[in-house]
Amino acid sequence: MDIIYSAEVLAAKEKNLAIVALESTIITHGMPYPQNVETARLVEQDVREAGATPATMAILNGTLHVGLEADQLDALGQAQNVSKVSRADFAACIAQGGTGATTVAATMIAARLAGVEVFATGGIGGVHKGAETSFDISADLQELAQTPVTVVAAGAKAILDIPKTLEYLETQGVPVISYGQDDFPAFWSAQSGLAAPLRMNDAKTIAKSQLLRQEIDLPGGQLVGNPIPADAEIKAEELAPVIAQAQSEADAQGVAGKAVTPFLLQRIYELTEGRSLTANIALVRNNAKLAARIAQELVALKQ
Ligand code: PSU
Ligand code: MN
Repeated sequence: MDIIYSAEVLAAKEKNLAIVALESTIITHGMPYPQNVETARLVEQDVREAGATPATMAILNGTLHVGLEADQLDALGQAQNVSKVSRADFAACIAQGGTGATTVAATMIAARLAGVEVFATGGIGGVHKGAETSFDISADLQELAQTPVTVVAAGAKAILDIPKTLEYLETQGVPVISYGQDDFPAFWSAQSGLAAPLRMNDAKTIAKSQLLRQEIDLPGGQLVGNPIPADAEIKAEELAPVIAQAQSEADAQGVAGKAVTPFLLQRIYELTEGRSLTANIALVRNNAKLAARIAQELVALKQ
């Protein structure tokens, strides 16, 4: 299978520099245009300023791209009918010559193929509310159990059942690490009210732990919950009624499968008149910086 690397990522690979994977579903299905492209650019710049090279993943016309050139990122952010590609769709999208944005699961697969071990995103997919009847559990969780990439996220959104998401990750043997605090973060809020199973206070320990897993043949990655910066936080109480409304609309309209998460994100954006997006941008940028530090620690530990 061919992989096209951006010029920047290719140069970083040749010099063995730190690289941070970035997903593209957040661009095509998680934020509206033009904020999606602006945010993607800012996040890439944050990774560079923190000393690593950004590699935004996407499938363009049947080829996996590791790192997008500026014009490709622009085009993807405005394109209509881009598919949302997770583990199940990855090979099919390439075989059919399609264009697809990669979810957390698919970005982890792309990162593994490209030899990239650290990935920054906003929030991961998880166990949805009502999963006991809908069975809606994101493929992101299974991916964390089998693909060796450390994923930095601001925890899980309150559109998910956070206790069930943590239980599922525990069953799958995925290390869930809160960065610098005990609580597992809840995306728009720094605290979920639930302790994360693990806590680490520095990038180096996170990098060491990932390396050690490989050394002892434990498959899978790690989930790092990095709390949203305090000045960008939206309190959980404020969002609860908005999330409940979005969820009941999704149920009433029979939204199912991979359409659920994009539907909820879009409705929450509309119902908060864009405030959810401002917070989302702040937390992704914060995650990009931490991921860049972890990636550099990994490079240093391997020398
Ligand atoms: N959660 C967010 N923002 C996102 C997503 C999830 O807070 O943009 C996207 C990610 O790409 C994630 C995907 O991998 O949605 C999960 O979709 P699903 O729930 O269908 O697995
Ligand atoms: Mn789902």
